Amino acid sequence: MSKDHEQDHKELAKTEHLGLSRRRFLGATAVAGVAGVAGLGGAVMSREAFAAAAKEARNNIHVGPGELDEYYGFWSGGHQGEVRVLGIPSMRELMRIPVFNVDSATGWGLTNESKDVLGHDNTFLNGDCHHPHISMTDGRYDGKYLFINDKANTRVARIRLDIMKCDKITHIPNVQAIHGLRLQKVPYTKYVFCNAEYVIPHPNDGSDFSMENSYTMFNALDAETMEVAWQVIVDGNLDNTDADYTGKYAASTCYNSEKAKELAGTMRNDRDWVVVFNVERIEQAVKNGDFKTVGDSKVPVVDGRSKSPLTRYIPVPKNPHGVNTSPDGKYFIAAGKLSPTCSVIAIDKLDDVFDDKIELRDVIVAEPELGLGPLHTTYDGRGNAYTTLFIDSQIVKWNIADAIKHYNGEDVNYLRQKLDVHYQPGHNHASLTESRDADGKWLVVLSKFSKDRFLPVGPLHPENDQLIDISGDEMKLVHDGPAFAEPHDCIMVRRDQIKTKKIYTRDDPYFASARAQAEKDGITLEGDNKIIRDGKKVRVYMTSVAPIYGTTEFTVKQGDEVTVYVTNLDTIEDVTHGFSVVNHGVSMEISPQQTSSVTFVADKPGVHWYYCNWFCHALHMEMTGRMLVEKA
Ligand code: K7E
Ligand code: CUA
Ligand code: CA
Repeated sequence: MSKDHEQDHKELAKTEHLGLSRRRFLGATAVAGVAGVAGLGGAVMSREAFAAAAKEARNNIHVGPGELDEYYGFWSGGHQGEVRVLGIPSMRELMRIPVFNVDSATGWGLTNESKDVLGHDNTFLNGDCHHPHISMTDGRYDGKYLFINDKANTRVARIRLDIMKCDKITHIPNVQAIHGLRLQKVPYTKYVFCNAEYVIPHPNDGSDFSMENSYTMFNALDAETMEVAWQVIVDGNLDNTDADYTGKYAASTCYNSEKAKELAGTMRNDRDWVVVFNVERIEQAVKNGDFKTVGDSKVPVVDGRSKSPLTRYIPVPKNPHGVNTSPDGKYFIAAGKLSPTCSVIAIDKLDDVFDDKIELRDVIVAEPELGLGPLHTTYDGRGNAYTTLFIDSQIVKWNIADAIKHYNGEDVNYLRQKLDVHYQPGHNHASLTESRDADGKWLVVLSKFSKDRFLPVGPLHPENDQLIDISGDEMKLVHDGPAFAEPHDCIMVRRDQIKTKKIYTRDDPYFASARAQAEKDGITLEGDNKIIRDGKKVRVYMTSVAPIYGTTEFTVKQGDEVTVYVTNLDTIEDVTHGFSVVNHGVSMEISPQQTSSVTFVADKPGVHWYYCNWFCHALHMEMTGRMLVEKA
């Protein structure tokens, strides 16, 4: 242990009873490599003081039994691979939407319907999702789709918000690790913009491992078809991204302008950059045929490296991370991470910088000094910004107009408040902040470490998602919410902006392939309980009405590939059935008016019970049947 560490540990022991230790210890050890080191985090509040602050909060946090929340929250499940739906302000978890993971309860990853989305040859059982975002029309949530990235396996998924199920997943070709993801806000979400984080050689076939010949790309997907519309080659790497309110520009941070392959190298430059993409010019270049293709993919690839008319590289300090558009549409704000500053980019100056009328740095209109480790910024719609300080474990509230005045030499204080959070915050998100409707009521802070905030549960700790009332002049911390790994980001949407179905309609495309197969077999999913033998393939069609399956016994031969289709004829809200075959790894959800199907090999002769595994009726236990497998 180094001297410094030893000292920190002694400090830790001394201050344990004061509740100071974690904050100081992390602060002291995490600053290596940070420029412009200021003091450590501010005053530490006692638990009692927090409780008092929560009581004083202006917004009502209490959602009583039977009452409904004001907002939906959509949380990324991080490397757990799912999306979670919470109610705000209660912070109650309402639903989980499996996406890149396998889910035993709903059968996601097991059913044919989910494999239609994941790919029947999909071999990835994991994902790493960070950035959930909801489609927009004219800069406002339209409640249609939610999109989310998979950094681990370079994919983008779409969730239909009417049924809250994933309906499309696209693997992005030619690149590795989709990280930052945002949507075009205006005039509507035509494109899903997403960054591939790491540079790779092209072709990446083992013939060349050099960094010099490596590059990465900015990607745009068509939000309806989920096909990749185009890709843009860039200098450096790509981290986070956001889009503007004109439909013309998107901006991405780059922390590895050095194109280093090791940590120290990525910190060599004092400035990296924000790369701004001119969407109109890129579309024009594609239209003009001014592109190439890479490898086997047919996606148009344009070259946006320096000197390209398609991009501008705005130098900003240092290993920037988040970039967030202010809801008034005026600014892209990039957080410095290794610089204690944020860079405020004036979007109305971008035309001039693309026309070479002004210098690159002329678009920077403020560079407020905020504290250590700024990562992400969010807004209240009243001119204030809220930036997470990872190293200081704080949220800093600051005023954008005052920061601009200060940058212009006026003697004004742009800092409004610093509030301790627990601990090491990554993203934060104010209610409706990324839309024109930013209402400045709630702020969620996704703290990466919870330390001692919850009952201990072994070495692996939950994260701590904290809720802060920002409706007044002062931020008030009102709730701690433990979360399993690892919500990088979340969004909040007014509840009237999401319209969900209570039961499926029979023509839902979610089970279109089951319907198509039934038609081929000459049966109707809703009416028939039939077994179709097709060589070694057996298709068992059955209905379900609580508490009974339409087929309670069927016979197959050992080695048959069996597909069971269950159509739930119940029309009563909340009567979901399940289907599980004992010892066959089969489990699925069949909600009212839904059809689900699953395919497995009946490889064991004998009697195999199947049963309903979603509690549906007083006689739910009795909702069973037998699969009889004859010896081959
Ligand atoms: Cu964790 Cu947006 Cu992937 Cu920042 S990201 S913290
Ligand atoms: Cu049907 Cu439980
Ligand atoms: Ca760097």
